Amino acid sequence: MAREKKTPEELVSDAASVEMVKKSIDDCVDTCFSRAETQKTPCKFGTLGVCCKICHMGPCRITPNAPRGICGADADTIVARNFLREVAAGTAAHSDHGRHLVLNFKKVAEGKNKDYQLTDIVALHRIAGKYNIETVDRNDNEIALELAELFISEFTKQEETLETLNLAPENTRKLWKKYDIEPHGIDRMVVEAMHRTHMGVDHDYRNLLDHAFRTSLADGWGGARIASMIGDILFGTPKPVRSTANLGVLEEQHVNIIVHGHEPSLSEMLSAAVKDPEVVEYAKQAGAEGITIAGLCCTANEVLMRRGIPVAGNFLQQELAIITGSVEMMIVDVQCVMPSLPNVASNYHTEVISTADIAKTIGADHVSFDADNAYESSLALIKRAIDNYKNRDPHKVQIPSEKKPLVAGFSVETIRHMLGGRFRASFRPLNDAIISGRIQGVVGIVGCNNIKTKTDSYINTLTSELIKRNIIILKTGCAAQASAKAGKLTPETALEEAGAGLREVCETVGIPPILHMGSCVDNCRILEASSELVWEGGLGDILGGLPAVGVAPEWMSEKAVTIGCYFVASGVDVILGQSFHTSGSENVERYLCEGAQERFGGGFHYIPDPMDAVEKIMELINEARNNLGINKKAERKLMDMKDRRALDV
Ligand code: MSK
Repeated sequence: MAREKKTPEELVSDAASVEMVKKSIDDCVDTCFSRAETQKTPCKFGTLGVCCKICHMGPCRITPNAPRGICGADADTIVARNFLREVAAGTAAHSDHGRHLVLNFKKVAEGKNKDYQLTDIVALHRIAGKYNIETVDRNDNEIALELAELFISEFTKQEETLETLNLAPENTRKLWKKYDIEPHGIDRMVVEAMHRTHMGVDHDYRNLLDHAFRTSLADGWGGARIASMIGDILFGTPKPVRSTANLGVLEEQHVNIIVHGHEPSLSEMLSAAVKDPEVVEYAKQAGAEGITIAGLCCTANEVLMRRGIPVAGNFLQQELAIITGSVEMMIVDVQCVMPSLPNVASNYHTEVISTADIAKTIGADHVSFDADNAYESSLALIKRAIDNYKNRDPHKVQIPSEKKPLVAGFSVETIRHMLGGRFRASFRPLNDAIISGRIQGVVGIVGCNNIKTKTDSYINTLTSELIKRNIIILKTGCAAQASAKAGKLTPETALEEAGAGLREVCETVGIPPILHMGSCVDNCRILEASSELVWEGGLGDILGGLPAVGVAPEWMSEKAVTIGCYFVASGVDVILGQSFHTSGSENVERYLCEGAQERFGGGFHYIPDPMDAVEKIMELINEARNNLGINKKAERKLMDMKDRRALDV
C-alpha cells in the first residue's frame, strides 16, 4: 500500500516551498515529496525495532509466533541493540565534526595553517579557564595548543572520564557517577557501542541502554560541546546579527552559491572569499550583478550566526533550492545531504560539489577540501560557480519572493550580556523573571523536518502557543530556521504574540522571545544556558529540577536520537513528535521513559500532536515550579475597615 497522496499545501507550510513543490511537478523532477509517495508503508518490523541483521544466520524478525531470533535474542535485546547503534552513529557524526575542527585548531595554534586565525581571543581565554589552563604570561598560541591537545585527548582517553563533563552542574555529574554513565574517551564510547552490539556480547537491554546514555553524554558534554567551543575561538562567539531566510534570498541577477551540510571551516572561508574584489569583478565580467552566498541546514546556521549569511532553507528545502533554476553551485560537506541532489541538479544547470573525502555522492563532482589552502580553494570554487552562470536557462528560473527578516546569534555569552548589561553580565534577570512567574519556564525546540509531518507545522504551532504562555524558547538546527521562515525570529514577535510577562522581559532586555542559538552541535549551548540558570541560584541545584523541557517536533536523524538521550541523561524531559523505533519492546520503552525519569529527572514522551505537547510541557513546567516552591502566588490579605484604619495611622 502506498502512502497517501498529499497536495503541496498539505506537504509544506511556507509559500516558497509550496511554489517549488508545484514547480517540481511541472518540471517532472523527483523530490523527497514524490519519492515518499512511491515508498510503501514503512516496514512494520523496522518501525517496531524488532528486525535483527546483526549476524548472518538471519535476518530475524520477532513476532508473537517467533519471540526469539535464531541465537535466542528476544525483542528487548534486539530493540536495545538497534537503538544503541543509532546513538553511536549520532555521536560519531557530531564528534567527528568536532574532531575535524580540533585538528585544524591545533594546526592554527602551531602556526601551520595561516588561512585561519584565533579570531576570538576572549573566547580562547574563557574556554582555557574552564579547563584550568594557565593563561597568564603565556602567548595565545601556547594556550591554544594546550587546549587543542586536551581536546584531542578527550577523543582518545581510555580509562579517565571526560574533562568536559566538568562543565555540568555538580549534582548532575553526581547522578552520572551514581548510575555509572560517565563516558570515557569519545572514540572509545563509540567503539564500545559497536562491540557491545556485536552478535553474542551485551544482551541485557538495561546495560545496552545505559551505554546509549553514556555514549550520548560523550556527544553532548564531549564532541559537540568541543565543536561549538572551537567554532567560537576560530570564527568568533556569535553575537546578535540580522539576516533573512527562505528561498527568496536567492537573487535572479546574481551568481547564487549554496553551502549545505554542517561543518563551518569551508563555508566560513567561502563567506569571506565571496567579498574578494577579484571574484566580484569576475562575476561582473560574467554578466552578473553580484554573488549571493546562502546556506542550507546547519552549515547555514554556522555562517548565519557569525556572519549573517542568509538562510535559503532548512532540511526538506534542499532539493527545492535547486528547482528554483537559479543556483549555480551547491557546495556540500557532511550530514543531512540528500543523495538525490545530483539527480535533481541534472534537470537544471546546478553543479553539486562534494568537498569532504568521507562524503561522496555519485553524480556530484568531488573537490577535496584542503584546509591548509582554504582561501585559494574557496576562490577557485567561487570562480567555477561564476563560470557556470552562463549555463543558466532563464526559462527554468523561478525564485519565490518569500523571505523574512531575522535576528540570530544568541550564544550563552550574548544572552548573559543582553540580560545583565555590559558591565554586569549575568543570568540573574532571567532567573528572577522565572522565579517571579513573568517567565514560566524555558523550552528548547530543536531538530529537523520529517516528511511524515507537514514541514515546519508542528514546530511553528508549538512555538507560537508556548510564547503565548510566557515560555522563552531556545532554538537550534532546522527548527530555528522554521521560525525564521515564519518571521518569528525578530524582537517584534514579542509584541505581537508573547504573553504579557515574557513580553515585558523581552522588551526590557531587547531580545526576541525565540532565541536562535545555532546548529545541531550547538544544542550543547542550550544545556550550557540551563547550567547557567542553575549556577545563578534560586532554581535548584541540578539540571533535572529546572522548569525546562526539550522538544524535537519533526526530528528524523540519528543525531537527534543522540541529542534526545543526552538531554534526558542531563535530567531534561524530552518530547518527540514521533516515537523511536523501539515500540517492539515494552521494557525498552519503559526504561527510556519512566526509568530515565526516575533516575535522571527527565524522560522521553512521544506526543504527535502539537497542542497535546503544549499541555504536557505546561504540566511538566508547572510540576517543576511546584517542586522549586516558586509557584506560590503572593498571599492576598483581605482587609477590613479596622485594618485600613491601622494602616492610615
Ligand atoms: S541539519 S540533523 S536536518 S536539524 Fe543539522 Fe537539520 Fe536535523 Fe540535519
